Amino acid sequence: PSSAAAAGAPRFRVLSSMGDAVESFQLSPSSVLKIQKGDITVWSVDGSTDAIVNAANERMLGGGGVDGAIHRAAGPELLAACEEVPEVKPGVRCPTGESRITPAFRLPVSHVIHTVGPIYYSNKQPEVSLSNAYRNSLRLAKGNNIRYIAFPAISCGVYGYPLKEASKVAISTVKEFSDDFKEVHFVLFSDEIYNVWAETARELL
Ligand code: AR6
Repeated sequence: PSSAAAAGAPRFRVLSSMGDAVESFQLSPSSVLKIQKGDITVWSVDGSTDAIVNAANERMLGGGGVDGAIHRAAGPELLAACEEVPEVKPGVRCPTGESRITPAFRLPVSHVIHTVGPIYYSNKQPEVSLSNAYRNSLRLAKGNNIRYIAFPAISCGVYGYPLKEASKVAISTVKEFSDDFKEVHFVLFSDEIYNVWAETARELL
């Protein structure tokens, strides 16, 4: 609705029968965490510096899941921008737990922050790697004056991270940045993930 857009509320399309499932939590007097269900490729905050985070892999040249959806929606310019990111060793542009930033091209946000979460069953310290992926994304966002940022459930698809454990790492790491953003969103793709995240937020915030 135009009135919500005019007030600077996030524009976002809800995909399922949950309607506009959104839960808000105060991180500090000036910062809000929002948990919502939906497609992160349509998320943006009108007229602000905003970014979505991509659950990428170390090569950073696209893939399935949310990575594939983000590349399709952003257009081929995003792949070209990722190719420009220097390799730190052969085939690795972004090591696990680190983050890189690119423009967002045809997406409605200004930037995409690419991060790589752990492959749960082969990473020796998955919790450390997952918290680093969130922390480095938030640091990079802060350094680029981003005030609104949205995350998917990093590592919770093909990388196999158990949802409850992942939600605790995600929300407790966001809490470390409670004064740095106007809004931090989790945009979650299924009822199941949405419900786990909302429950954990009620426990931790
Ligand atoms: N919006 C929000 N969340 C989404 C969307 C979307 N449009 N599409 C999927 N998800 P995954 P990972 C959710 O597998 O586990 C890729 O091939 C999905 O339901 O995308 O970190 C990369 O190239 C799940 O909850 O990422 C890597 O090789 C969450 O996003 C590898 O997958 C993450 O699932 C990364 O694996």
